[in-house]
Amino acid sequence: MVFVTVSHFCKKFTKKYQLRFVDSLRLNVKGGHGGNGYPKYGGIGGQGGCVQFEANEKNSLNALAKKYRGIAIKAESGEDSSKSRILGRRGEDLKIKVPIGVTIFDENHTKIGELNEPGDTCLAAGGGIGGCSGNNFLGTKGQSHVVTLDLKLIADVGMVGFPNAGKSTLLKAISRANPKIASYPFTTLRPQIGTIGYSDYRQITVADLPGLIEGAHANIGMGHKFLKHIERTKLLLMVVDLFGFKLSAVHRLRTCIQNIYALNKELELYDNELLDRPCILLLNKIDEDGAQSEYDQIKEKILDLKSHTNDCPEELLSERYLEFDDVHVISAKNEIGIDNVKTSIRELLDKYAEKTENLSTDSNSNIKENCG
Ligand SMILES: Nc1nc2c(ncn2[C@@H]2O[C@H](COP(=O)(O)OP(=O)(O)OP(=O)(O)O)[C@@H](O)[C@H]2O)c(=O)[nH]1
Ligand SMILES: [Mg+2]
Repeated sequence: MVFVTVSHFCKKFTKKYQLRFVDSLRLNVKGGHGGNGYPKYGGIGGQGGCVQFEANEKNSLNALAKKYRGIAIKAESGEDSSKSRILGRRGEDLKIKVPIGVTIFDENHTKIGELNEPGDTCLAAGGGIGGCSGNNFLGTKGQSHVVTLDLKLIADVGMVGFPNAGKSTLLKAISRANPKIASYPFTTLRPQIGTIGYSDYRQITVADLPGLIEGAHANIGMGHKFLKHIERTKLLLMVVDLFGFKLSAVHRLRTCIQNIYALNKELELYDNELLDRPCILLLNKIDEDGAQSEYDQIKEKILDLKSHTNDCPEELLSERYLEFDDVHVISAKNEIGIDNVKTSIRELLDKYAEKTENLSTDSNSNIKENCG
């Protein structure tokens, strides 16, 4: 088990983070009531409107939380049938715009929708039916649910690393994003997405996640909140500081290679399938004095983590180890090696997309053969 120390520092950080970034939200949604019928003339009440969620690029859960937390979101009721209008008007549907990448669960934690493309919709609460002969001309209640919206960012590439490794500096160097960068840990408090633009107009999105700490898999330092965002990425960029990382004065310094083992362990404990994902290792801060000799000491070992576990503290040992598709020594700050990183990202994404395509073509042809 990875050592788990919840310092005062982490608690303070967690509190601050919670205030700033909402990626899970519970909402109370109600379909509109059906309108009453008109027995004398056989009039039918209008159906109640329903509540739908629709994915939209511009929306955030923070905005929704501000607007709707603590209040019921209710669609319009259907109109009663009347002498002048025998068929009551249908209540208006209510479309709530949510960010792309939201999954919606009902109160039993059953998934009711996943909105991954702009314009995707999901019905959250149906409206009640209008009053008619079948229900004594009394309109019925609309559905009522407490739903949970869970946001996972969707990006091609996800960056993982401990605080201060230089992830945001790298995002700035490879994309048009302008993230906050500072020399203290936990500068990035919410996941951020940048886009790498290539000369042929190809675009690849990269998510910069807040720094992890040991124990992230067990949600220390809001680890789940961050790790869940890499679930939907196709390629991992592991960023480590060649000089290692020390969380605070009371924590021990983890060397660069120990950090790689620690990140491996966090990924394995959170979801060991993440270890099968294509991964590029970036050893950062090569511009600093002594960085080259730090690199020389570990360059053989990082290519075969499994065979060099004598460099790994016992608590960081994993069952399986990442095999990096590429390793780059870079300076995010001085933009050394950045073009190679961009090329490598693109080539690997293409290579794995091709592999997946071939696999699905193969399995389709197997199905045909079996049928034939
Ligand atoms: N010398 C040197 N310093 C760097 C390099 N990359 C980043 N830094 C510095 O390292 C510090 C941390 O950089 P960030 O980009 O904020 O690190 P981060 O990984 O995003 O940190 P968190 O957001 O806290 O997880 C800053 O002072 C950067 O200027 C580099 O290549 N060389
Ligand atoms: Mg950062």
